[in-house]
Parts: sequence; C-alpha cells; structure tokens
Amino acid sequence: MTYLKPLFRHPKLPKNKLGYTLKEYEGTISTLCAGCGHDSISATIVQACFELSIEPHLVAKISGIGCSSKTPAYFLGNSHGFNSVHGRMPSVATGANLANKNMVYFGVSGDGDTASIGMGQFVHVIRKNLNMVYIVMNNGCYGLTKGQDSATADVGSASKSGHINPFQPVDLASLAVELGATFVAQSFSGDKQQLVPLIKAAIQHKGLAFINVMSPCVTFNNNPGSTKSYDYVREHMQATGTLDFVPEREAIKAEYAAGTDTAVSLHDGTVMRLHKLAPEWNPEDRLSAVNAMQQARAKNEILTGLLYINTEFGDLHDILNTSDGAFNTLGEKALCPGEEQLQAINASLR
Ligand SMILES: Cc1ncc(C[n+]2csc(CCOP(=O)(O)OP(=O)(O)O)c2C)c(N)n1
Ligand code: SF4
Repeated sequence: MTYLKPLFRHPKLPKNKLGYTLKEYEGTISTLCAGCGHDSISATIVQACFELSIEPHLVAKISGIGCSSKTPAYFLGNSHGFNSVHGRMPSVATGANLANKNMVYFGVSGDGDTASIGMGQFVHVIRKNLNMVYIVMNNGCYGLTKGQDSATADVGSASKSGHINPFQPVDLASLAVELGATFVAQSFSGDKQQLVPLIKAAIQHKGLAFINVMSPCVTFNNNPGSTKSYDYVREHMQATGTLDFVPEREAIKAEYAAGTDTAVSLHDGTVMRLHKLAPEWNPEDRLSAVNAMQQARAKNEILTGLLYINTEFGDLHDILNTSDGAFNTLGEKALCPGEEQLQAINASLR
C-alpha cells in the first residue's frame, strides 16, 4: 500500500503567485480515522499556505506525539518536518527557530501533548514569544492511546467508555493570554471559513501565535455527553467576530461599519479586519479578552475567532538581539571572531 498521492493534476487547476497549485502544499495520504477533526485542520493549513503563496521549502513543521502530532506528514509534503518527543515540540522548535529565523514555523500539538506532559514547555515558549504558529488540535482526549481523558476535558464530560471526567479543565486559550501570548485565537476544525484567515494572520504575526482548535475525535470522544463532540461544539460556538485577512498592497473591498469594526496592522504591512460581534470586546485589550473568555465559560459557550493580539512586543530574536542570517549562512569570521574577542569576553567575566 502506498501513502503517496498521485502526482497527476488537472492542467487548469488554479495557481498562486508562485505558480503552485494546492497540490504542491499537500502531504501524504492520511492514516487517521475517517472523519477525524485533525484532517480538516491539515486541509486548512494547506489552503492558508497556498493562498499566502508561501514557499514550501521555507516552512518547518515540528510536532510532539499523538494523532495530532502525526498530521505534519499529511500537509506541506515539500517542507521540513520533525516529529519530536511527547510534549517537547516547543523546545525543538525553539532550537530550529534560533538557528534560522527566516522560515515559517508550525508547531503542531495535541491537548495531551500540550496540557499534560508538555505544559512546562508550553508556558515557557509563550513567555519567550517564539515566532511560530502553535496549533493545538484539541479533542479532550488522548486519541492515539485509545481515548483517555486529557487535561482539557470538561468536568462532567463523558467519553465513549462512559467515564465521567471529575476534574476541572485546563483552559489553554485563557492560560495563553494570562502568560502574555501576543496572539491567541480559538476555532473549530469544522469551520474552515474562520480557520483559514486565522491561520493566515497567525503566519504573518511576528511572535507566538497560539490557536486552540476544537477537533473532535470520532473514535473515542464524539458521543452524547461529551463536550468535545461535533454536535456539542457546533451548538456552543460563539464567535467574537468575523475576520478578513488583507494581504499587503491589496485594496480593501468590503465595507465596514464604524464602531463594530477594527483594523489591526501586522508587522509586514498586512492587515487584519475584524467585524466584531461582541461589542464589549476589544482584541487589543487583554482585560477585555479575559473578560470575554470568562463570560463565555460561565455560559458554557466556546468563544471562537481572534481573542487577543499584541503587535507591540518583539519576538525572541528581538529580545536576544540575534544575528540576521541563519547559522548555516554565517561565515567563519562571524562564527569564530578570534582570540582577541575571546580574551575580551573572558576579561569581562572575571
Ligand atoms: C513520554 C511519553 N509518555 C507517554 C506516551 C504515550 N502517549 C502517546 S500519544 C499520548 C497522548 C496523545 O494525546 P494528544 O496529545 O491529545 O493527541 P491526540 O492523539 O488526541 O491527537 C500519550 C500519552 C509517549 N508516547 N511518550
Ligand atoms: S483516534 Fe481520534 S484523534 Fe486519533 S485519528 Fe482517530 S479520530 Fe482522530
């Protein structure tokens, strides 16, 4: 059996600015269960990268362990990928990013991978504002190891085995805002219309862009009584607003009503236009984001869309004042500044 997709493509398939079709952004055939939310998220990443005309060889996909962490094999087959260790995606991504800042980084994780074994790494990568898109495919269970409750499972939620979770959930989006994340969004694998512009904006954001995506596990946690099932998520989604992503130099075509609309300029000149549905919420104000999330939680709603953004804060490279080029492009002189410099450093430390 082969997992490679056939190379044949219709000659009239639409092409992006680089002359690539959507196919150039796909990966191998998925081995996940049919209907798994994670596959829809992979398709959304493919769509976002195609629409932004990103060079696939300038993308690195790093993941941990889990069904979710397997997905980088199923998108961007022409990009770099590293399937690391359970919960350790952030530190591997940090190393790669520090060695080469001129790439787009996708960190792919699950709720088990991030909210349990990887919690420490999640916390610190946010503090460091690493320039990457951090996606959690959140199904409230450990899909790969047969559906045990994860730390994001809601209290009182029932899994397919009938087990009722007795513990309070970890709310990853609220935690990310609390820790100082500079871009926090929440979405649903079944809402491609919302997720594509969110991923595009996250790619353009300079700093850590965290997206918590509800992604139902059809095999172990899609039953009545589960709060991470397709039916439950669809019924309880409450969008903060709709989002338009306007690439640099492209005219803004839509009409925006004053008062309910906000434009956020990203570092590279691209603009996010938000049509707000929650009037008291301001995506650039941390307190109002926290408020909106708490209120949604009290009503058992899942707040989706962009929740918070801060474009003022520098990423890890700015904080550390790192060199401009990737390590592999630095010559001997830059890498080995010589005896005199070494003596000066030693002297300064005595
Ligand atoms: C150090 C270590 N501990 C435990 C495991 C077993 N394990 C593999 S995947 C996983 C949890 C996966 O859950 P999640 O991250 O939510 O991903 P999903 O499969 O649900 O997409 C666990 C506990 C492991 N691989 N390595
Ligand atoms: S077990 Fe669940 S999470 Fe894993 S592939 Fe199947 S549906 Fe997806």
